[in-house]
Amino acid sequence: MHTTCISTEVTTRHDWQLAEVAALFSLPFNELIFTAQSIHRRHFDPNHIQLSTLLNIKTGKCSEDCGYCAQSVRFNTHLTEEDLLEPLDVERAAQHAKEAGATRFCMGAAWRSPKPKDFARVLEIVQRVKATGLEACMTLGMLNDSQAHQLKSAGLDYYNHNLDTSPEYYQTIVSTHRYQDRLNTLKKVHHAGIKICCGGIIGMGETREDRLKFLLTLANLPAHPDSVPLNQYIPIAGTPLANSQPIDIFEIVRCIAVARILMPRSYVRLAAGRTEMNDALQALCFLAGANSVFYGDKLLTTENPTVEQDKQLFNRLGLHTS
Ligand code: SAM
Ligand code: DTB
Ligand code: SF4
Repeated sequence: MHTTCISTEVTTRHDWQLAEVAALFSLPFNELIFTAQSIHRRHFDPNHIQLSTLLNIKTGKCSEDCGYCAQSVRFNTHLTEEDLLEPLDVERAAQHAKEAGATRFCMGAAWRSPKPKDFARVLEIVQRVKATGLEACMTLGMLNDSQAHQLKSAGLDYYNHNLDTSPEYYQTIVSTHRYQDRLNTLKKVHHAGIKICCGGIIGMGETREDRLKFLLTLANLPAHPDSVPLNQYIPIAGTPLANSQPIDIFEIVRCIAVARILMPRSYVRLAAGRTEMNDALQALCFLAGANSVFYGDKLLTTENPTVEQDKQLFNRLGLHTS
């Protein structure tokens, strides 16, 4: 009989070793899922799922060259570009998301970092979204200390800034900024007192070892991210990674389970890629410890399951959202 040596004690560690993470990934699937679910239910209601709705508040023309992204100015992805939205329009979209049942509104801007000329409007957007009663999250690229503090003062709850993959693989998919730049922004956001949302992408040609190192980096940050979005890579025609080999469907489930074990108190989000998953695979992801999704018909530039499809799925699984 195979027995796991993974403790389900209520501890939060920041000293995980690569060999331990590798051992988790190598567990027989049932063993891994059982361990993750056992840890999950010590910290969370296992039948609750948190819903975040996304809105792209500035689309395309990004100076960066992230090889997976539809919004880089360097790739021809046939995107309809759009400048920073008006605060009132964003507020209306947030109100709509709230009425549909979301508890958090996440706004993305295709920037390397926010420009001074746009920042006053960004702050007004935060204030208007907060006035709806929703939690507010933004992802605007790299921040300096002053920007992080101003966002905090405006009421921002979460900042999303993903590490996306291992330090080694990162430099082969992005050349315009470094992994260390991402870590520096996370530090500034943390010091400003904003909660951190940080995760990455599975399936963009990385090895299993890259996935181990990516999850290890997240788990050994000074504080675990409050929210960990795990995106299944969505191929975007016209980008360098468009022809990546699809990965085994169980790999994302394993990554979720390992993230749940390494970061037991974090919300783990089954993020992009759900339109390619059937209901059974999504249910398996929830069993492995995912307790959040992006909710709403669109992600940033790509499709997401419809609100109606999701309501039916949560209903069939007895998952409650409030
Ligand atoms: N410019 C900001 C930044 O890079 O942090 C915010 C926007 S960026 C599009 C946010 C995240 O979306 C990326 O870090 C990545 O994890 C995810 N993402 C982008 N394109 C994706 C794709 N094709 N498939 C899966 N996830 C993707
Ligand atoms: C995250 O980890 N995933 C979201 C959000 N944070 C900003 C974005 C997913 C984008 C998927 C591809 C697209 O729609 O362009
Ligand atoms: Fe896309 Fe963000 Fe990279 Fe710009 S910085 S190309 S928006 S992932």
